[in-house]
Amino acid sequence: MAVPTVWSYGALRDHAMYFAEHLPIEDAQRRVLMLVNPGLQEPPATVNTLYAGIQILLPGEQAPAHRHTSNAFRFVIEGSGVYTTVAGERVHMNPGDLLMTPGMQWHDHFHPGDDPMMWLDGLDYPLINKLEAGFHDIYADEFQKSESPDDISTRQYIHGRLNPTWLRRDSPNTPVGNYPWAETERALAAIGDDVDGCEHDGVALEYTNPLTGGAVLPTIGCRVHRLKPGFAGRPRRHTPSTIYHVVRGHGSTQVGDRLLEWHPHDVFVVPGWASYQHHNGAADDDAVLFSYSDEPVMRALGLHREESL
Ligand code: GTQ
Repeated sequence: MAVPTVWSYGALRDHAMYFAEHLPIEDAQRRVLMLVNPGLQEPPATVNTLYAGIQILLPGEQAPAHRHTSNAFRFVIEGSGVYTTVAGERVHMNPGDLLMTPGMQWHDHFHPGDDPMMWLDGLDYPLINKLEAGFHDIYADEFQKSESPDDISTRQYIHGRLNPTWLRRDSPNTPVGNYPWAETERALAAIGDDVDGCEHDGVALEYTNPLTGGAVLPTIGCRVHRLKPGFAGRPRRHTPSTIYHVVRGHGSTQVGDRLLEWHPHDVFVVPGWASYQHHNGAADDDAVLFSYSDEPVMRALGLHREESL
């Protein structure tokens, strides 16, 4: 069973840098630290349906193309310059950006920049493997060629209320390749202090599929939360399992009987039906959290349930 856990970015970063030095990317293909929940070691998972990993790519390195039925996203932690090619489109990555790699889309990564780049990988493979629906293909060439204008899916769909009329899509996945951090910040700033937001989750915004208004992936919903200075959330529990990443700020989350203290770029988990209560530890600064959960699965199966405590 998943247990409340926090992974400190300081320790993860040191490990990632060590592996980057000692393990050539050609041998690894992907260099990822899996955040294995102490209660879910075999098979390894971060919460029962979802996985989190910290991936590192050094300047000049390339991670070759493959695809799999698992849905994935990346949330950029530090560095810039990398582009990931998803289904023939180059999508550029900058800190705070949320990039989509829906199931069965070919993807490879290339780092033409100057500094090591690190990001959080989120995948639903613990769920997909449990469903015995895990398939994986290696691309015929090492890398994909660019087949469309760079970042075009983001440029066409990020506005959300002005969608291309000439593209017909019948897919459960968002057509947006990248939800850039600049847009996320703009959305939070536009609201400002004029609303209180959710008494449990703060000013929490859901990243949505602009064509449906629904979650970005059929199995994963993503959110950004602004916890105002001094925010003390009201406790609650819900059936979705949630993984949090600290974008900025310091604070703590009481999860069941464990107090998880968090700092910038840490990752922590709230297992399904565990009570949780967020605190922003700073009286004069925001805390911003990114989160992802299996809420779309719970809702699709009629299993979504929540309780204020
Ligand atoms: O970057 O393509 O953490 O395919 C796990 C599976 C990263 C990736 C992961 C993957 C990738």
